[in-house]
Amino acid sequence: MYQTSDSINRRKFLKLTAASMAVFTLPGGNSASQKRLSKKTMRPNILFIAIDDLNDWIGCLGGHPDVKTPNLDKLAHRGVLFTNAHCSAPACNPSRASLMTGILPSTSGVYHNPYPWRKSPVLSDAVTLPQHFMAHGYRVVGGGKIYHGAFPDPPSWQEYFPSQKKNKPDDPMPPNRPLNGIPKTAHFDWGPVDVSDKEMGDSKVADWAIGELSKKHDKPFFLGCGFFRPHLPWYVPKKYFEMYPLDKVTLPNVNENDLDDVPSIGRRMARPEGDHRKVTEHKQWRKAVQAYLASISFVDTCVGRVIGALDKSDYADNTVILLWGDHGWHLGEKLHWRKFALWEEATHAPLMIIVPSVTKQGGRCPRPVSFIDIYPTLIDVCGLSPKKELEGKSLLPLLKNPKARWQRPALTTHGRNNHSLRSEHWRYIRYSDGTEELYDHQKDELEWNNLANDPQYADIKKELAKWLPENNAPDVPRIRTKRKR
Ligand SMILES: [Ca+2]
Ligand SMILES: [Ca+2]
Repeated sequence: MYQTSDSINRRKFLKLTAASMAVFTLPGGNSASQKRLSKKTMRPNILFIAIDDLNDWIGCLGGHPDVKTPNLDKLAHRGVLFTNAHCSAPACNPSRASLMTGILPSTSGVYHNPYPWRKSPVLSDAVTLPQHFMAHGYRVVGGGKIYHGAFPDPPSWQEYFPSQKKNKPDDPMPPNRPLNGIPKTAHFDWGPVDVSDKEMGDSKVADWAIGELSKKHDKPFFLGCGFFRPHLPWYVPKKYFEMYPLDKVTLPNVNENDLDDVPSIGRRMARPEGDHRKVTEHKQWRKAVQAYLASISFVDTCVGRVIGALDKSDYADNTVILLWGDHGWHLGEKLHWRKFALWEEATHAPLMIIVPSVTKQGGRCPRPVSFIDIYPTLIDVCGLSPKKELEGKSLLPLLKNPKARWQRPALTTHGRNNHSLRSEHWRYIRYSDGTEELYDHQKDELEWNNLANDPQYADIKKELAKWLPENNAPDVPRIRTKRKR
């Protein structure tokens, strides 16, 4: 039998699912008794939507005044939008490995993109979130980008689209690249492609997910649906660019001297002489912002199609929807581009959760939460057996009451022993050499004014520092790339 929790928070679902428990403890289930179960007595399905490189520039988070994301906004309104959610690591692979295993980068040693996460001694036998659902009798399938491209994890899924080895369908590429005229920057490029939506890789992932939702399922399902845009290159159909006329595009509010009070490790993360110089020298800043906004509106359309299909399906009333972006993105703030840093733009990302009969419409939760909390949350919501090694905390109390008390700040780690802690009021960064940043979010939401060296904030820093991880695991050896051979 499953271990059942005696937590009051969980009782509602346990009651609903009591009848189904006996069925799903048997390997393969017992189809005769499954058929007798009504939809309502089954554990809820999970629609798990990941969006790559989506920062807080969506309408409901208010990150950018121009952006148009009607589908994401509507979805957020259906349940709880976490307005202060942060990644465990500001890069695809460590963020996703941590979210999917429930283990922090500082415990696993998976800090950067080229680290094969299953080679971490801590993660080699880890039961991932989808594997845990599989062990509880769920049909577990995925499509598109859930894990980082180089490290798919076939044991996590029963089926995958396009395949277990190739998780992401190809995208159409425009001729005459680079479109932005910046030489030698690989996929750091943007511009419209002359194709219809249906030729885009993400549209194919949406089509696949819609197909899954139209099937008859006799077991509850965990459906992972990973969208790639707004990851670079920002090539999307022209109509999305036309939503943002270039002369009306709003640029981020940037302080040219912002890095003057940032310690050297932070300045090296920003690398102003790299992307920022290229973008400004080629007069591409406004075009880049336009292209990122266009890519966001494109993915918003994909999300809308999948949710529309869910609403028309047999599973509309019994499916938990959880949507997350893997980390934030800088578009020139702190003279920095991309992720790979510990400031608000890089750590803050969307998280919205809809749990039928638990969440209420229009919930907004300002508490600092982390993607490390997703795994224990889904376990809790569905009444699966708890896993004591998970390092996050279930968000179920906040799903029931978005203003409930919440003690811990959100931890983000970039490289060994470089950490950021985000509370509701503060951001505190401590780098591996002991240098620090401290920002007061009530007065300085753009994090321009580093207060770390002001003695009057010593106690604030000390309080926050209690939440720094005690362990900083050695780096997992990175894979050798072809270029290095
Ligand atoms: Ca990413
Ligand atoms: Ca500054």
